[in-house]
Amino acid sequence: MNHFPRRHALAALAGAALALSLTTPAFAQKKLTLGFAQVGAESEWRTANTASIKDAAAKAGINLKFSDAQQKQENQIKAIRSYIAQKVDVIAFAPVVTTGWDTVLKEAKAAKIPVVLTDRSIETSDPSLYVTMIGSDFTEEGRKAARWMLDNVKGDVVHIVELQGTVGSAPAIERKKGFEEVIAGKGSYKIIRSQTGDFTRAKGKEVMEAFLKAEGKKINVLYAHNDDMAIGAIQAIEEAGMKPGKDVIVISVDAVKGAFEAMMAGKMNVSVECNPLLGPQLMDIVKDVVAGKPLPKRINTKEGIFTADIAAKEFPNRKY
Ligand code: GZL
Repeated sequence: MNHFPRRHALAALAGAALALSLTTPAFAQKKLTLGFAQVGAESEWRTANTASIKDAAAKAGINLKFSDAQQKQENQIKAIRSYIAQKVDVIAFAPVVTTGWDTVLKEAKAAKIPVVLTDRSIETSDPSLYVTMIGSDFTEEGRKAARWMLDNVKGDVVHIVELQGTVGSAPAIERKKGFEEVIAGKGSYKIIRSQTGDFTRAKGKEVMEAFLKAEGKKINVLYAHNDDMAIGAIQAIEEAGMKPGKDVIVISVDAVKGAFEAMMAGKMNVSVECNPLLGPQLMDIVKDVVAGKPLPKRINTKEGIFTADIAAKEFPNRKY
């Protein structure tokens, strides 16, 4: 005689399955881990960029491993290697300079870890080494700066000094290229001095002091590849007894809070926006990459240009 009729056995099985389903969480989707190798903390722009990435990772439920390379390529390469060793799901980084990445990116490819570039691009013999690049069109930013100058700074001869960004970095190379493309053939606009200020306030001030010592009141325009160098240079211009924004027209890039404050004080004339708030888009890209969705090789961020006359009105809307 069957002491445990079949219907009872099925009921017991169903009960056990139900109990199990109530105690064990539904198949918990593995939490994604992103390894991010940041350039450094050299500017207001970078600080805002880092905050955007950390905030977006937390909101997206993505586990973020983060490193600050202090603007040294060898530190970024070390960080990428550590992410490979930790077997993260995706690696992302803002390449401090454009060259020297193929070896470490081949290691990531061999480890089957997809790589996303943010902010700055690279030169590589093998574009398959990264999935996509999300960032600004720096060449267009340089063109916007020069176009504003041609429209707003007139004179028989306009002497320009240029504070370049980090040597070998995409923004420095491309902002210079775009600016020079627009002034080409406009004989009255001359770049009389050009040197890197490494995107920092301190270096921007130091180099502008040297420009002022050499050229003095001959300088009509400063074109700075970022606001931090421009703000440092503004201090140097004032210490030389000249009026930034008037004696020396100050043209800059990034449009960070410090630039709006300088424009409202009448010490900067224009800043071309370069949007650092890439975090949310980056997290969407990370999820798409893991899901195997196809992505364009280049995703450009949208940006404007802000002049002193609208700075006070726009300032309350600024997010960085
Ligand atoms: C541009 C970014 C540059 C900023 C600087 O996308 O790479 O680096 O313009 C920052 O402020 O240091």
